[in-house]
Order: sequence, then C-alpha cells, then structure tokens
Amino acid sequence: MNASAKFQSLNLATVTSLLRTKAFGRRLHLLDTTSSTNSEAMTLGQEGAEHGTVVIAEQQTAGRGRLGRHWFSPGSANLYCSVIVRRAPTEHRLSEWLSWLPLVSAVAAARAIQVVTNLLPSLKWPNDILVGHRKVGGLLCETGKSAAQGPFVVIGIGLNVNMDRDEFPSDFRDSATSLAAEVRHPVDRTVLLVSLLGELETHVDSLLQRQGSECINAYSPLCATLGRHVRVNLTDGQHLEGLADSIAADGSLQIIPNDSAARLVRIRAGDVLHLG
Ligand code: BT5
Repeated sequence: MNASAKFQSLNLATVTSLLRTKAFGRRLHLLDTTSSTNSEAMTLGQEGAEHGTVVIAEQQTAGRGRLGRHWFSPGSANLYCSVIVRRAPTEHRLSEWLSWLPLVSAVAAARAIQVVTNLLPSLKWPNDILVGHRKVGGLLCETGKSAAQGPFVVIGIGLNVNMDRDEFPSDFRDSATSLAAEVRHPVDRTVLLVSLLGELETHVDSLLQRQGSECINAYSPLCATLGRHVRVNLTDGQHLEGLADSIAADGSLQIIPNDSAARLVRIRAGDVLHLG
C-alpha cells in the first residue's frame, strides 16, 4: 500500500468544510491520541456537550469493545469516532430507541462504506460490520447522564480503513480485515468520515420517527446472521445453538434452537458465531 496515502492525517478544517450535516460533527474534537473516544465523549456529554458533538482520534490507547473487550486501535490508519446523541423519543418508545440505535448506526456505517468504496458490507447481529466473513468495524453504544441536560447516548464506531491484514494481532488476524485490504488501494479517511457522519445523522433522525417494524426492513436485508446456523454465547455464560430466524420488533435476534424447533427464543444480548 502507498505509505503516504495510508498515513495522511485527518484535518479538522477539511472535514468541517466537507460536512453536510445539521448537527453531527458541527462540534468536532480531533485528537491525536486518547484512551478511548467513547470515554472522551462520555466526559464531554456529562459536562453538557451538545447534540451531535463528535470525538475523533488518530489513535486509541485503550479502545473499548463490548463487554469490556479491547478494540485494536493503531495510529493514523483507521477511524475511531464517537457521537453524542441527545435526541430521544417519548418515554414509552425509549427502550425501543435504545435497542435500535446501535443496529441502525451499523446500517448507517455499512451504507457509508458502500458509498465510498463500492464494497457491499453485511452485519453480524447485533452490530459487527463485515466484508465477506471478516470484521471491518464494530459499534459500542453507551448511555450517560448530565446534571443539566439529562440523558444522552454515545455512539462509538471503529472502522479498519488502511491497515494491512498482517498488522492485526494474531488472535483475530483471520477474522479481521480493512477496507483497503478489500479494495486493494488506500481509502480516503476524510471522505469516509464525512459520509459516515452524514449517514449516521440521517439514520438516527429517521429512527426518531420510525416504529421497530420499519427498522427491521432496513436492518434485515443487511444482516448476514439471518438464515444461518449460529452459536450464541449469552451474557450469563450459557450458550445456545440454532437457526437464526428473524429480527423482532425490539431488535432482538430470534433463534429456533436445535433442541426445539417448535419455539422461537429471543436474544437481546450476546455474541454470535456463524456456524454455517
Ligand atoms: C466491538 O466490540 O466490535 C465494538 C468496537 C467499538 C470500537 C469503537 S472505536 C471508537 C469508540 N471508542 C471506543 O473505545 N470504542 C469505540 P466487540 O463486539 O466486543 O468486539 C471486540 C472483539 O473484536 C475483540 O475481542 C477482538 O476479538 C476483535 N477486535 C478487536 N479489535 C479489532 C479490530 N480493530 N478489527 C477487527 N476486530 C477487532
């Protein structure tokens, strides 16, 4: 890969001049190094940062995945981005909103990747972004609260953009990829970031108006998990194997367990392995 294209830095003025969003990225913090953009955004959110505030870092020293896992975040090659979302629907739709926000954000990220690279990413439930069977990105949504402005959500997105495959640590080298490795040329991170923030704002805004059933129509066609035999490692240490049947109105994954074809089991949280 061409080294100069690969390591071109993100530039605040350039990103800002290309943005076409109303709120997302209008307040943009571009950091060289941070522990985690989600942690930075959480702090800013608690201090009252406004809706759409974005934190980007060239490198994370303690990037976080779900359930306390680590997100590999080397410098100047990828995107590490966190957005503060302060909009929320009325009380009775709040839990639907919180369950769908990560899934809809994954749809937005997949769409941005498609627009910028022509690749056709898919999603592993709940919100892994895949190219082929390899993971090119992931999402971590966290909720916080500030004294004056009330609750907020941080949408954190990590996308592997210009890394070579052999740069990944050996424990997930076979299951990870980058956009550049797939298209075989460097990908402009500025263009990707601008597209990502635009798609995110559109999808998050429309989630405010939509019912769960409408989200299913946007999410399901991209979901590579549906129709597959899967193993789900549940958060309580148990596991379940079966056929991934469908997405429920609340964003849960519905499985037909191997040991009981007669019932559907709803999974709200867990890790999915595609078995076949
Ligand atoms: C995720 O977690 O996929 C969510 C990742 C979110 C990262 C973003 S970066 C910006 C923001 N700031 C943060 O601190 N976090 C967010 P999970 O589903 O738990 O996947 C983690 C697992 O993926 C790890 O245990 C590894 O196996 C694998 N992994 C770690 N780094 C990876 C990478 N760069 N590419 C592909 N796979 C990776």
